[in-house]
Amino acid sequence: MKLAIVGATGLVGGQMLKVVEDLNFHFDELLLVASARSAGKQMEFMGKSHTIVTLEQAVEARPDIAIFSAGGSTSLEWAPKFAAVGCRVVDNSSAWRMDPGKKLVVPEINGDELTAEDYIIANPNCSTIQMVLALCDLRKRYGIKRIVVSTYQSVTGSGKKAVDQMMAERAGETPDMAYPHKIDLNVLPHIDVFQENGYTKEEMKMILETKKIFNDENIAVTATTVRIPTMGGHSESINVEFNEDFTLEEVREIVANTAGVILEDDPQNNVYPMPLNAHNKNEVFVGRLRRDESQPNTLNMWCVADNLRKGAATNAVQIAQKLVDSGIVS
Ligand code: 2RA
Repeated sequence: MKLAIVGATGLVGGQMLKVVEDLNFHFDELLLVASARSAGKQMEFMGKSHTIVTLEQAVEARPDIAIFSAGGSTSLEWAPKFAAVGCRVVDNSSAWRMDPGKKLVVPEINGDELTAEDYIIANPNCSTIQMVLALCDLRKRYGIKRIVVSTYQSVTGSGKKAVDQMMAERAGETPDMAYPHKIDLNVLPHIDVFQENGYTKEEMKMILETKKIFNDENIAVTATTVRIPTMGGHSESINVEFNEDFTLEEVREIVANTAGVILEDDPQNNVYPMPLNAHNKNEVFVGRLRRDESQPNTLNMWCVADNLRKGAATNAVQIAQKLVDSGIVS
């Protein structure tokens, strides 16, 4: 199995490599792919030195699976070229997510829908992945009518320049600005670009991707996405209205048994999910489970995950693993 990591030198690319190692994802040959600027340089991985190759060289090498985290325009141009040589592309950008001909996959939810016809597979947006995973088994049991979500997102979601901005501000230096405003000691109700309807693109991703992953156009979703000066992961306040009533006891049991989710809900002992604890973990953490007493059949929850892990690298590597386990790639 020949595996290519496209965008290997980026923040998410680095996490992809850690996750490949962490999850023991088997490969026989590894291609580390980056821009022409990095090509030719050496990169260490699992005790071996690898020469970084260009996209052209990677296509010529005909990998079996390529995990892309190189931005939307690179994906739009190059994913089809990889697919044309028989490679399965798992793409972390937003380029293919809403393409009706491409699957948007969270393996625990719809990984079984992958078939031999799928050559370009989209990895959902980080803030969407953790929310749908937290809700998927509750949805099976009670049905979902409406979701109201507000996010508190890590600066790592905007890449290295944003992390550098925050750190420079903390050190009292003049940063190269990734955001339109200071981020340290601040909160920006603004992630990605504003759309004509007043929502940001990040908010619309949460709305549209949730419907696509759950294959349900009738779920009502509204989102407010917010950047905060933290690094370990994204946090979300989720208010979900079910079709049926529930007991908190059963909700706890369902969440605790949801694959990839860990219940951390003991407020009396100050136990609840936090980005500091979710950092570098592959799971989604859920807590603060309580009834919304203002209307029937409605639950409040707090959900945290490392956006570079389950929100990006972990989910992508799990999709690749699913392709292997299902025999689509051998
Ligand atoms: C963010 N959703 O956190 C983005 C990253 N894909 O900005």
